[in-house]
Amino acid sequence: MLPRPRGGEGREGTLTLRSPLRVRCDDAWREDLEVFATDLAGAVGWTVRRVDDGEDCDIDARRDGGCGSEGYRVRVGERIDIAAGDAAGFSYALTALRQLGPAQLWSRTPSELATWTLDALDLVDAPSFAWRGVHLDVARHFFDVAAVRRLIDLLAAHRLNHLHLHLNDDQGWRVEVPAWPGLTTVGAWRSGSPVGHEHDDVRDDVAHGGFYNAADVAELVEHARRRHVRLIPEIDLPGHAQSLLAAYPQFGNTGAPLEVWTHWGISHHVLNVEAATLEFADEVVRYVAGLFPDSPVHIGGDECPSVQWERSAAARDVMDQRGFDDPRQLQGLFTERLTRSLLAEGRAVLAWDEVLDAEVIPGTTICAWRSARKGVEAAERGFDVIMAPMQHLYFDWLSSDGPEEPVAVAPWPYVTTWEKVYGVAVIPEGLHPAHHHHVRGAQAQLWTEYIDSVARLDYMAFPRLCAFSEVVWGTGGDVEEFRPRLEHHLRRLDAMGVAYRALDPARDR
Ligand code: TNX
Repeated sequence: MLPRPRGGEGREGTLTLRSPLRVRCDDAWREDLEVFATDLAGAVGWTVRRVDDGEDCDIDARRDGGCGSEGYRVRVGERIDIAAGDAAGFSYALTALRQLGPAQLWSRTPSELATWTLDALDLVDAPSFAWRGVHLDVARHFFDVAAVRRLIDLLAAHRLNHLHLHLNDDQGWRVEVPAWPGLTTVGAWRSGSPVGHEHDDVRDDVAHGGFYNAADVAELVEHARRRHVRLIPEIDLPGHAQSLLAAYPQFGNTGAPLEVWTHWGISHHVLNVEAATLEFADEVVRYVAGLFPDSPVHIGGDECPSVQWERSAAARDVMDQRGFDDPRQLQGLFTERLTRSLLAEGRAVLAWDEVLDAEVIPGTTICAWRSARKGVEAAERGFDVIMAPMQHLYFDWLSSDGPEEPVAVAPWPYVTTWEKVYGVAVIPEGLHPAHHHHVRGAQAQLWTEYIDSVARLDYMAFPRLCAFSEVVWGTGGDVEEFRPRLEHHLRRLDAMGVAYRALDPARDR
């Protein structure tokens, strides 16, 4: 099984299941049973019937607060008994059961399965970390609703429960805001993209773009909710804002017309610091947040160059008024404004670790990306933290040092093998135990400058995400014990149609 359950042992005997499966469960878990039934029908054509107390059943699921949040127990004997702390735990128990069957149960194209035989066993499971996240950059390359739905399904199959969507960057704006239509009529489209590595300085002239409207977002939010995945919207400001400025140059520092950027990297075109711009940013972020009603909101904050502020008389005036001595402090005006208005609306707020360089409002959760050290710093300063260190969890880095790897963001020696991912410690080294409770979990990043298709996304994400899922579930151990389970798990990925990277391409050639 993968991720490995916390505890379990086999017993004598087997149980054979056949369609229709009769399941008794709490009324509140009806939806999870529906999702299971749909998946099973799609894979092997089986029927799942919900039965009432008193009737015979194949699976009997009961609520048990003792299992904890997202936790479950499974006992396979003369029938299957499930105990779960909540709906997520129930759905994870069903995922575990499917992993105990043939890989065919994960297929997206139906095939025949007459019977499903399980060995008798007991499982006890619950995660160590509540935030088991994946980040997808839909700005550099747009991924449509179908691609994101599919990724959500793959996350759920690995018991990952947060999908952070990076919705804007210099190269594209991906969510429609009716009050500011230019964000998508202009900002969602660029005239070309780099070919090969950005350093080669070659560009195609193929238009690229796309965006989600409110109905698309609602569809994704609902799809994710049914699979216990929470979507986290990110609007990245005041840097990484060139696509916004292409639409509305009045919010920039130079007033000059701009295009949606056709380079990868960090554009120097950032928002200006006038009151109207802060007002605009606040309005847009609150609108986008409203499309994701139950989600924490990420306000970006990474890599904001200050050269334009240094050269701007208006920005210098603001610095004088505020008594700032470093233009980088101007970024704090955005962080503070957006954080306060989101917190006032009862939203949790996340930001990249650069915000630690200015004053941070209590309650902000820090995504530590520059290094694990940044996670230590955030936790020691009393902030909750999501560990996303690029050295281990940037899946746009090379998967190996082999010659067959496709061009990636950083050149050799920046290599992140799945074995290295499996070795990640979620709690960063050097963090005093008194601060461990600040570490909410970890997140794997899929930045997409060099990921321009679903097939490439699969290749970069898998099998590294399989290794990550076990680490962040909290049951990772010895990589030699993990490898055969991973090999077996690849059959499930095959069934799901995932174009993963081979574990050892040199050997498999
Ligand atoms: C850094 S991480 C970035 C992204 C790039 C990524 C490439 C972060 C918050 N900013 O803009 O896509 O590196 O690995």
